Amino acid sequence: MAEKKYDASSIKILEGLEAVRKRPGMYIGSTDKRGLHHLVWEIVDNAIDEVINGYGDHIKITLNKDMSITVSDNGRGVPIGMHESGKSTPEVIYTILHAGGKFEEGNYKVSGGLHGVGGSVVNALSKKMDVIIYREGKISNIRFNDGGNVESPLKTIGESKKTGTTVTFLPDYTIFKNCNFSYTTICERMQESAFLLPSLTIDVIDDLDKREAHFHYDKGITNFVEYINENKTTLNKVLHFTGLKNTIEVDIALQYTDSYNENIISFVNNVKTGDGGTHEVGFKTGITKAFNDYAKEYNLIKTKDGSFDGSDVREGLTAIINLKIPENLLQFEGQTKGKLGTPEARNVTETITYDNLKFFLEENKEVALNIIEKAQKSKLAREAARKAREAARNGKGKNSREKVISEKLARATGKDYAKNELFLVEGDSAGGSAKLFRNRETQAILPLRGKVLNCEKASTAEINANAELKLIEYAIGAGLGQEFDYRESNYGKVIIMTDADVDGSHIQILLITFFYRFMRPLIEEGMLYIATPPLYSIETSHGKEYIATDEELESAKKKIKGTPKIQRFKGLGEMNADELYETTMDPANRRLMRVSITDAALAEKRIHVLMGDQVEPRKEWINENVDFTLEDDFRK
Ligand code: 28G
Repeated sequence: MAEKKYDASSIKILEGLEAVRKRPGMYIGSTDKRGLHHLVWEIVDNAIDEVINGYGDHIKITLNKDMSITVSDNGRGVPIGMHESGKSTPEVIYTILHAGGKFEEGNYKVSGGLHGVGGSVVNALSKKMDVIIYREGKISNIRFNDGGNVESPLKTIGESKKTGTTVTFLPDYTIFKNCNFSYTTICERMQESAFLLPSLTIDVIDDLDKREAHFHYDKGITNFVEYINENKTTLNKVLHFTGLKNTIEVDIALQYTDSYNENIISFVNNVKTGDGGTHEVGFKTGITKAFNDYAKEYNLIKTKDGSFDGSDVREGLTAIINLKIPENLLQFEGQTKGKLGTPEARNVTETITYDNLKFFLEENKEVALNIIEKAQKSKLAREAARKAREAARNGKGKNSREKVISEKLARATGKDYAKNELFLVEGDSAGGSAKLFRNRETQAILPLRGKVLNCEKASTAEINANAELKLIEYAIGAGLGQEFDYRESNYGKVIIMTDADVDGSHIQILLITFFYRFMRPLIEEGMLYIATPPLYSIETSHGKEYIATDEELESAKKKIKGTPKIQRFKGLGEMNADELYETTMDPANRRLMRVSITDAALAEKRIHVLMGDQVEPRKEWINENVDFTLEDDFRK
């Protein structure tokens, strides 16, 4: 048998893929759960690009029993000809690294253009990769193993009239700490893609847990808005308009609900712009102008009252914005390139929004009056809140509240607010323990009694009437709702500390809901955390160890000879005060989870699921999907 030959180019290829294996973070961001799913997005994006280019209408994703994942499309199939290097095109596509990782500076992904850019990165980080191509009446197959070595070069394995590409890969478990794909995470992302591409159907099949989901939305982003507002009372039918100006295509769907939050999600070329940008600014200006002009035209606001603020006319607004911008005009900003910078997008979006909304208001007087009445209330509440805040600042009405809070809140003595931490503790007894052993300079304790108000549907007025939440607001000292300014917070970290049981999780969710609704920037700025008290202590002759999960307990038991003394902590109160500090509060030992709700649409849905009466989805949500990320992960 002939010896395997390594020519110069193949050595270079391996070097290329080796670079990915050496620094995965450069190419996929991280090697945690997020990075693992990044592999899936890379492959799926190629399938989506094929759809955007006009080929194929069906994508299927299967979570296989052997922990690999399969993605298939019915596009044209990757070309199967020979490349000038003597290698087949698929081999080139899946082994040659495209210049520059996506996470390197100056790079950003644009869907609907480049094909197969991420295929080689995924191959480099996989134990196995198998590509099947249906094209030219044939079925062709190429297989790789251990980070991109060709196990079997491209060969014909059958005949078929179908066209398309099927890619199966098994992530390299020496690189990824956790190789479990999340069905829910994949479904959520695929649902979003299906909303943006109405011609597309996406199936997600979980062969491990025997479940499946199918996503297809004829009405695109109209369906997206309907989905977000599913459980809410709405004030109008979804308004959907499109426009084209200066080569920029604008697609917008919006609807008002009777709730108090605004929820605007924007995309450019089907990629989410999580940090907004010029299109969102233009959209907001267009909305504000349309309502103010309409209100003035029909004498609904007197000039001496002043006009509506943007926030007044966005109360209860759900909107999806999707722009198609040609490459020569694309400009992104910010660290993660999630913010649109294209100046032209601002005016284009503003004009199209204004014209369509103004026309709609003229034609739908009843809806217009409803929304304007709501805006009027918001305006009044905003002005009242400002006056109250000014009064509080000047010392009026401060004393009685000051007295209550002095009794409950154990303040931190340090004046470096960013370093200070506020612990919201479940129960007076755990609160008492925490007060005893805390670091007085930086740690403040506010015990909470029982369950806080469910804020899912609460108005600012209801919050203001709730003593417990008022206390939290006052302790943080940075205002509430539209007036909230995270820069004025008395604490750099707000830490929720509850028992590790169902009631504890429920309190966490109630508090997260409160922060999400009324102090959202606190979450967005990464200032909200969950403390994770240990579940067990295990004592041997060598000393005491604390254990966070049942799995860890099992493996600890195996390691220890003899019969150790195991204690299960049913709640914070069962720990000694010093133990509570050492395990859960001491920055040297504790594990804090940062609450990061990155996706407004999902957060909306999740908070509904959690606060509604659907018990099962709630449990699943807590287990799988709270985006609690260990604090440590952010320090890297
Ligand atoms: C199943 C999982 C992910 C894909 C295609 C189709 C083409 C293609 C992919 O071409 C190479 C380089 C530039 C043309 C393109 C087929 C043109 C004609 C394709 C996928 C060739 C990449 N016929 N479908 N790549 N280009 N699906 N799904 O990856 O010159 S990747």
